[in-house]
Amino acid sequence: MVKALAKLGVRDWCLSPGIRNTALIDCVMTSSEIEKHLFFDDRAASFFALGRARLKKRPVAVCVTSGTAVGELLPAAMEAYYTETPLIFVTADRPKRYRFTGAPQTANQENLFGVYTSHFEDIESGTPIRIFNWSMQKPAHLNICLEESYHHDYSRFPEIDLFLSREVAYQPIQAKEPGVLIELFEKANNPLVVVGTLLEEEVSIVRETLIKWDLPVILESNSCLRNDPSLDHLSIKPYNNLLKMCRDAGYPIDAIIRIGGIPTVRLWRDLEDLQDSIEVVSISRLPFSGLPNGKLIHGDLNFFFRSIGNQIPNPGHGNFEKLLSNARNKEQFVLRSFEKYPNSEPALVYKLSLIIAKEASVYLGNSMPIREWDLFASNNAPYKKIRSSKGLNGIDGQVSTFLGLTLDEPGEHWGVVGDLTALYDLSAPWIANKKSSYKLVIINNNGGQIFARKKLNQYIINPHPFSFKAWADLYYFPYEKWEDIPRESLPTEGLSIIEMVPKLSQTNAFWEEFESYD
Ligand SMILES: Cc1ncc(C[n+]2csc(CCOP(=O)(O)OP(=O)(O)O)c2C)c(N)n1
Repeated sequence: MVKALAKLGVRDWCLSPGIRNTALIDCVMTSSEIEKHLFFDDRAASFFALGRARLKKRPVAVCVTSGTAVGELLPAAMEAYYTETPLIFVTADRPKRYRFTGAPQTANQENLFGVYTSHFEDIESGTPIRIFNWSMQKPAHLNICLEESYHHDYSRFPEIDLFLSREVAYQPIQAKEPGVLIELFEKANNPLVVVGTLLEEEVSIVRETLIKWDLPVILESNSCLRNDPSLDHLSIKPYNNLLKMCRDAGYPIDAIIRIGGIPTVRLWRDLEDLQDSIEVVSISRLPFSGLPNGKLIHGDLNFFFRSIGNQIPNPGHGNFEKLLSNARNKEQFVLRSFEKYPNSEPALVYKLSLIIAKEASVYLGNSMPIREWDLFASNNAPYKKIRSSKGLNGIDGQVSTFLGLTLDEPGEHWGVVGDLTALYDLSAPWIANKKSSYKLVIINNNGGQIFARKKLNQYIINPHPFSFKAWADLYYFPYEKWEDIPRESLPTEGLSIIEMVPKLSQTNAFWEEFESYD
């Protein structure tokens, strides 16, 4: 089986040992060519694998023992499903005859992830492996039923040859029907484009298309186009309160074209109630329209825009000069507010974005970090390697995914997450080593402050008295507490933990003024 997966291009194995998967792990460990990542926490292993598969653009295997260890993989399976990340869960099991008997550590693991895996195999000795039929677009689950075997003869494992052949190649979906988009362009007077998460290889064609269409555009950070100079003349930011902003500027939006992943911007949620008045078409490699009855062109963006793009006439549009100039004025207002509230959370995020090197990678945690970076990061902030987990917007496994995306990678890597998000993934640093330089910024604003923005009760926010110094000490990582952004930088080796503590009163005052600007 390990050989079969090697043929599919699996080069990284995330291993979380127990007795039942020992033989599997021993087999993987003997291969000098496979990269092995050892964990004790199965959930952290699976979220790390998510990051790894995205980084390597190859399937990654996660191997756990039987019982509840398998259940720990469900959240990552869900995220992988919604982002089409090719994870392979290899779960050890007891022989099938033990199922439903209540025998120790014997759960029913058969197709445990249900709709979240597109391929499942229940393998006993002698069962032929069918993994070559897997499309690699959704996660796969191989459940391996093993008899007891505590005595391993390590010499019997042959060296695993990697990439012997690749019998199933990933087949990008070829979308050939531009009809809904042409129709939208024909009807719309004031269309707006919103660009969500893009893959690295999609960025260039989307940039070209946006320049050609010449429409106002919302560029979310994880489009990796947010600060692209060639789109500066079209990019609306900061983009809160968009519908009103556009109306006031004489450009009332009547159509939206979404490109890439499901957007974070509030506008997208508002559309749920506006589908009668605003036409929406999504173009994405992912099979999700993101709205009930939403229209979707599903397929490979490079294929679609390069081979079908010339059949789409350029859209007409109203004049959006005023919209752009109003947005620039709002930007100036925000900069003045940063001076007025220098220790507010938005000001700290802005100043943080200024000290991160242009070529660094930045992982933005869900909740406020990604929203604040979208709204307030400087126009000089790095923008080419911005990553996040937008499949289901979970706050779980974020530090592990960040490490999966960056472990052993050259260069400088920054992760920015909320305090509850960090507390959720306390075992994540287990895998961090000193070969890469990563800085994890935890915005400790005392609970889930996203709920304060939505004016919810204190108990929903879950305030707490904890600081992260002891966590950094536990793993022997350097730690700093920042109430403002310092000039001198931290050590460049290994993981540094930075606890960034904004002033709540300033944050609240900032948001109040910002939200009443329009
Ligand atoms: C796994 C999971 N559980 C619960 C939630 C709901 N949720 C969304 S944001 C949030 C609070 C996050 O708090 P924190 O990480 O401190 O970030 P902040 O809101 O302060 O930016 C919660 C609990 C979620 N998104 N994912």
